[in-house]
Amino acid sequence: MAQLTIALTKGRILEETLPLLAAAGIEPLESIHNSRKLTFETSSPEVRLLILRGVDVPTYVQFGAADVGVSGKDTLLEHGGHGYYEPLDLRIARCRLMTAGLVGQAPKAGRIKVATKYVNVAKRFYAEKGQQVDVIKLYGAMELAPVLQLADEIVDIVDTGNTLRANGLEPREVIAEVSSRLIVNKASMKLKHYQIEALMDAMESAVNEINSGT
Ligand code: PRT
Ligand code: MG
Repeated sequence: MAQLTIALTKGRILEETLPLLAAAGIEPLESIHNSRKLTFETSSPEVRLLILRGVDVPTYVQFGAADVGVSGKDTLLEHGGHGYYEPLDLRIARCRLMTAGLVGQAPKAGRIKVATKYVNVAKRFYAEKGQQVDVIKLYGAMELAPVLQLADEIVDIVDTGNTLRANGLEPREVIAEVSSRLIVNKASMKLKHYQIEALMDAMESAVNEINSGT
């Protein structure tokens, strides 16, 4: 059988993806958590795992360096979705992409400054609302930007809302509901159809099993 390369990211996506891969008979031969290695052989001799930065997963899959990947919908929306299919919602690592601002501050009219690492998502969202914005790219600690008047609003991931509240911010508008998706390189889907179909079927059954009570 052909080699199948699956791109994952450390952190919460990895934790929740490993059981879904195990259901497809794919288990890493050594622990990923404390390792500095970036590639891992698995119990399935033709399948190997790559551990990448989250934002790089769609890029590896787009260009076929990985056949398959697991990525948050937030990352996919920001990336633009070219070069891969998105056949399966894994229903893990769920959260929302939202706008947020200082507690009690009325949303500003006119041109506003928005700080985010989701530059493309933010530009699209405010353009559709007809709101003029200057988007400021940040790589972390978005919550500080409104407090220090670097920006009027932020666009960021919200789960419980605790991070916003702890920093004097409140959620405003939902941009997208987020969960992690299986993505597949378009050429791989044709060339390795049998293997990828089997992987998708096993993972889909595991997802349904896990969510059957909800
Ligand atoms: O560091 P690297 O680039 O490799 O990836 P990463 O650090 O982004 O990975 P990881 O594992 O932290 O998260 C990856 C993906 O998980 C995101 O792209 C989302 O699709 C999804 N996800 C789900 C989350 C959260 N929930 C989440 N709560 N990603 C981040 N958060 C952070 C958020 O940034 C914010 O600071 O948690 C905070 C908000 O949580 P609450 O509960 O305080 O609202
Ligand atoms: Mg992180």
